[in-house]
Amino acid sequence: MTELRFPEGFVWGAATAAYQIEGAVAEDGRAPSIWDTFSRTPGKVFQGHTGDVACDHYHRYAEDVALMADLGLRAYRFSVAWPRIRPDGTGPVNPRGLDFYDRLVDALLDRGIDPIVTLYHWDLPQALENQGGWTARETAEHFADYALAVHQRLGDRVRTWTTLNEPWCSAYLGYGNGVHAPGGRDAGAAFRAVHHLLLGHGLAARALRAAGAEVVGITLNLADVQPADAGSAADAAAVRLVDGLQNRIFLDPLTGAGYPDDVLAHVARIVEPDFVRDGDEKVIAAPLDLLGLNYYAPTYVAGRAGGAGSSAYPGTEGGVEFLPPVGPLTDMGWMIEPAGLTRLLERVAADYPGLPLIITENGGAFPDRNTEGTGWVADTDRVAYLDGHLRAAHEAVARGVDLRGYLVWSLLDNFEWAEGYRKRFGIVHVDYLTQRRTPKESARWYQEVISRNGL
Ligand code: PNW
Repeated sequence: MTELRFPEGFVWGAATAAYQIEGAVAEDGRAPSIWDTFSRTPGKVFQGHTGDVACDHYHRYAEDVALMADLGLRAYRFSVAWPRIRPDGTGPVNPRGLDFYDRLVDALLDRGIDPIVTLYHWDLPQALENQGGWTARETAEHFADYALAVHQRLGDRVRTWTTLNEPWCSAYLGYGNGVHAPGGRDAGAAFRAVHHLLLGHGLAARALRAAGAEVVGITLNLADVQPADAGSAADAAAVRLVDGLQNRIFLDPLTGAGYPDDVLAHVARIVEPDFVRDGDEKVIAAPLDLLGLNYYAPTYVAGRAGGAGSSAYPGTEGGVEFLPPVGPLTDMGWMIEPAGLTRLLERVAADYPGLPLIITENGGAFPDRNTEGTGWVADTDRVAYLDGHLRAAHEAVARGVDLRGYLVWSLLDNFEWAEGYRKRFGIVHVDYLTQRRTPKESARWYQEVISRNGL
């Protein structure tokens, strides 16, 4: 009996990213990315884990697509590895790298699964990092060239293109606090990176559209920022600042309003924003057909003199307190608060109207409970997480939000960046010794949800 039905044509799917699942890092002409370098740097990734083998998806993609078909997925979001396509970041295209995605797309289409391509999920060619990476303006141009090369090969079969995944992470974690590759720790560099990522998005979006791409979008990890005390003016100011640094700094220029004045003033206290040139904001405002939203947990802040702030939000040190997560937590230590997803969807729909939304990632890391004998892995806590968040998404739809689909993170357990393989997000269990895939209880549950188009 269906209690909650989603709109007709609602897109159900799952998401992954190249470096997290593919492995085969030295095959068919792929060159190192910043994540190959970073994961080999002692102390950066849990127990020195790397993506060298990961889920060996590069060789097992056919089996994985069969698994997706078995689960009834209508869409699959994957990312293309730039260092497979243009190993030096720029220069000649490597056809063998494109061949892999060609085979993958055909396998998906054979099974009636709609491919959703992410062009950049953090694996910048190391050769480009050596020239400044995203702190260098040229990287934005190289990105657009690379995007076009991928479109030239796959554009006849792929309808939906997204440029960047979570530029907030690339910039603030990659160049600001050093938690992600390339490991930079410089707040000014983080803001330069924000701008060049957005510029790269705009240039690529324009090029893709000119080449005939049907749907062009971007994926952001927006924050549902909440005050510790709803009545406190200081807390409201802290919310405004964090919202500016994570949400409006991306959404405003993407939707044509340019950078918000309060955010620019904040940036200017840290670095002279001379990297923003005349005309850039116009490029960044290239028309968007779709906004992908990744949501995992809410962010609670208080405004407090001397507050510790967060290294992931430059300039919050000394004035903002990020509250420790409370209540039930996932294995990442992240709060479980489905209502945050409803709030976020409604807020984006209200403040940036007319933009179709899709949840490009949502899911939870939970410790593995291997009940091998039963033929699946019992992940009741993940089922509860997903159920709660789908109800929250439905609530937003019921209140009028134009939400087009939901992609669970992730299809497979995979390389969870700085956490290595110790955190498992998959609805399908991966045994890294044998590469055996076992659908978890959540995969069976999701299969049911999809077949009923609801809960
Ligand atoms: C996202 N944070 O990463 C990524 O898009 C995925 O590749 C990743 O596996 C998934 O979420 C789970 O972590 C994030 O610190 C990493 O706020 C870190 C943060 C947010 C998202």
